[in-house]
Parts: sequence; C-alpha cells; structure tokens
Amino acid sequence: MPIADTAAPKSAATEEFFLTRLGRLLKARGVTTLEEAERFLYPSYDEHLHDPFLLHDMDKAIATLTAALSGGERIAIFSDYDCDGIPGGVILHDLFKAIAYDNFQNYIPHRHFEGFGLNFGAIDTLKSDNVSLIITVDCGIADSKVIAYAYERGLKVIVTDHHEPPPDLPRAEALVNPKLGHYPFPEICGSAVAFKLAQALLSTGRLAVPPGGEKWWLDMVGLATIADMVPLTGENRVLAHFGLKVLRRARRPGLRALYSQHRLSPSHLSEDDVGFTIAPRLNAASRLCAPKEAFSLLTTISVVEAKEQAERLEKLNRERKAAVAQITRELHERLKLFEEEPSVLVFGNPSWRPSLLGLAAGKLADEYRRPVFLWGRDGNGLIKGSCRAGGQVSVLALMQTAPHLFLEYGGHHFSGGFSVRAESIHALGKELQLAYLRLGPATLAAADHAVDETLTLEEVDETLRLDLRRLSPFGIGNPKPIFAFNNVAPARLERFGRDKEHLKLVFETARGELEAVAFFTKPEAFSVTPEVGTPLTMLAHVEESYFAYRQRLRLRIVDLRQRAS
Ligand SMILES: [Mn+2]
Repeated sequence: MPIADTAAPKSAATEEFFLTRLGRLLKARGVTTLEEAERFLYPSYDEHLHDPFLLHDMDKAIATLTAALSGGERIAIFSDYDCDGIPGGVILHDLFKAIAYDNFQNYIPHRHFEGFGLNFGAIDTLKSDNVSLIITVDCGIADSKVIAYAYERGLKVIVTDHHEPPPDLPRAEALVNPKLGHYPFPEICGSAVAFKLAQALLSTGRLAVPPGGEKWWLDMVGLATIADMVPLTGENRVLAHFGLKVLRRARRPGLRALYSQHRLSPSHLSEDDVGFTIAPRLNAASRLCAPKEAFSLLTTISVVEAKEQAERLEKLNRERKAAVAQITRELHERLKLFEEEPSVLVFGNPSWRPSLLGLAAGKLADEYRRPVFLWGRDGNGLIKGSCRAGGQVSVLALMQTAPHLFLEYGGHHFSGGFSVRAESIHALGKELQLAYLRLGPATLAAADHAVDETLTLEEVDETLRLDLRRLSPFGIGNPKPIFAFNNVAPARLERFGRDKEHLKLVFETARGELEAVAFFTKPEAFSVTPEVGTPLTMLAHVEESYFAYRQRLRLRIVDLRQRAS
C-alpha cells in the first residue's frame, strides 16, 4: 500500500503528507522524502535487507563453513554471554539443527571468570573436545592473540562480530563484521551478523532448508536488536519490525513460557516488553553466572522443560534484584556519612560483582540525579565498574577529562563502563570531582525533551494510536514522540506499587478518564510537583498498554512543568 508513487519528484503529495501529524513526526526523525517515508512505514523483508554477501569476508566464511560441513568437522559456536551473543548462538544452533548437522556445540563463556571475548582456556577446552572450527558470535574481532593461539593448536576460526575493529586485526579464515569493508549499514548487532551467516549459507540452496527458511530465526535478531541498544533505523528497523512479528508468533516454547509468566499478551508484544521484561531476564542468567540457562530456555523444544527453565530464570532474576538491592542499601548507608552529597558519587567494594553494578548505578543515578560510578572486582582480580549519568552531566565527558585513571573506558553520555589500575582506585573519587568542577557546563549532554506536538487530552485516541504504531518500534535513533499537554489539571493523584514507588495522575476528559503514570518516581522529582486541581503542562509519551491482557492507551510522564501562560 504505497502512500504515493515513489517515482514522483517533490510534489504537492509530498508537501501534503508532511503536513499530516504522521508526516511531521517522521520529519522530526530525519525522514524528508516520500520514498524514505514509505521505506520507514512499510518495511519489506525482501527489498530492504542488504545482501549478506555484502558483508566483509562472507564468501570466505561460507566456503570454510561448507567445507567443514561436508568434512563432518566438529564446530563450536562461541557466543558472548549477553542478550546479543546468546540469541546469535541460538540462531547458529537452530541452523545446524535445521540442516541436520549434529557435530557441533555451543560455548558461552562465564562472565565473571572468563570475561568478554575468546580466551586461552576456552581454546584448550574446545581443542580437547575435538573441535576444529570455531565460529564466534558478537565477539572475537579484538582477540588476535587468542585466535593466533587457536591456530597454533590446529583450530580454524571464523569471526562474526559487530564491535569496532581494532587496528590489529586477527588472522582467521574470515572476519565477518559490518564495520569492516563497505557494508551499507554498519550498525547491525552481533545476532544480525550471525543471522546473515545463516541466510548466506541457506542461499546456496544445497541444504535441507530452502532459502528463506531462516525467517523463523528473526525472533532472535529482533530480541538482540532491541536489547543491544543499536539504533533502530535503516536495516535495524526492518530487523526489529520483522523480529517482533516472529516474537509475537511465539513458536519457541521458552518464549511462550516467559510471556505467560509475565502475563504478556504474545500478539501485542512490544519493544518495551522485550527491552524491559524479556531481555533483563535473559541477561540475569549471565550476571549470575548461568548464561546456559538463558540459552537452554531459547533452544528447548520441550514445553515442560521450557516452563522449568523460565522458573529458574525468574529465580535468578530475583537473586539479581536482591544482590542489587543489597548494594544500593550499602551505598545509602555510606552516603549518610557525608555532610553534603558529593556532586559525583564514586563508590566501590572488591566484593561487588561488576556485572551487577550497571543496574545499581542506574538506580542510584535516578535517585540522586547526578553521575554515579561504582566499581567491584571480577573473577580475575581486575577492578571494573559501571557509571550512569542521572542528570545531564555526561559520564563519558567526565572519563575523558581524566583518562589517566583508567585502564580502559567507554560508553555514551548516559552510561559507560571502565576498568581501573589498582593503584589509581583511591584517587578515583577525588579526581572525578575535580574533573566535574573543571568541566562545568561542558559536561552537559544535550537535553532531550524536545516536544514533538502539542495535544489535548481528547486527542489521545485511536488515530493517534495507529500513527504511533506505524512509527514503532521505538528506540535509539527513533525516539518515542514527546507530546505536550498544556493547562491540564489532575483530578486524582495516586501512589501505587508494592512500596508505593510509582506515581499515577488521573485526568477527566470528555472521553472518560485518562491515566498518566511514572514508574519509580516521586511527585517531587518533576520540575513542578503535581497537585489535584492545579493546572500544569505535562510532557508525556502516549503508550498502548496491554498489561494483564487489558488493552488501553495511557500516558507515560516525561516531565511536569509550570502551566504555559
Ligand atoms: Mn553485541
């Protein structure tokens, strides 16, 4: 259903379309021609995905893989332990099962003791398992030393990864990475690269699965694309769109078990359900050293096992929450010892697991609205940590101001990770405070509360719902629209949740009640504190909620401000 003839040059149709609300929202997302708009609104699997053979070394990878398959060699799929690597490992597992090739194994490293990427011990293990070919997923591009060691021991390696290639590239059979060569969309995630490998192999047409048979594995690509925080534009938008479609079909017993456990309606599954409910459960497994649990959940074909596996994951997730709560409690205690809260919060404890600190830092940053740096020690004795911005101060800018403190660091304005030399750890707090003072307003990341449209509460209707559905899935690169509601007065104000940690404002409109919610937020956290009957300006997202299988539209509060005069 094209919106207009794509061949038409800039015309009246173009201008008319960009005057509609949907057109204006698209324009704000950098879409300026009808052709781009059509691509955005109607993703096509056959036309909008790039040829897998455009990826660097894909032909070599397929030649090596084909030879290994016909030689009956033992193959290991070595995938990262996060919610990108694991789904990617699942894709290649499903590929080999589908073509009835049994001489393979999946290997997922232990996050705490092995850490990220290939490692020497794993190569020894795989060697003793008689593996002769390793295919990496979502890691490997930075592991030239370990890969050289694998070759010394007589193993071959195909690297599939999407991380930034270092200057010193590994010598391997093939380096499949969208950031090498001239791939048209370098931002795809690790699972998408694995998917492309599967797609390329099936496209040779000599296997039991016909070309196109890979579409069932798009659920894993969608899951990883949403969880790995890659921009949801270009090819990623297409992958997330079709990925969600397959996720909604819920063919895997493990997904069905997860959905029913969380009362998610499969046919209405959203990117938020994936990002906030599904992915954290899968990630909890590796944070607590049991990545195989997540892998088994996604690969099992037994309904009974899926249910047990989902329960085990939920137990791990509870343990993860308890461990994070324990850390935040300890930090609250330590903060009481300060006369004045420092402008950058820096804390550590060698007994904390670094894998849990991003979550704890996030909680603290939300609460204190300032940068938070937390560190712990991993299984190899390395001091590692996570940071979160909280306010508008960029944690990346802070780290860049004091690079000498870190062994390694990286991230974005709002979140990052780092490792520290043992001798620098005591200076970390003081130096980051100094960096903060030195930088002043330069640390500020751009405020991101740009209002898309001003609406009345009555305009939150079916038409708006359909426009938003067209624009979704939302994420980085395609932010949820922010709407301003001027001069609205809440009729009721409620705190809800087990510890009354969430906030709800109820508005009465000509079309009935409309709820606006903010999770884990106190009324005082906004620019103005809401009061019943007092008009204010509300900035909010409009969401479709299917919680507990009940469909409704509701607002998600971004900020509450003084009523515009
Ligand atoms: Mn990744």
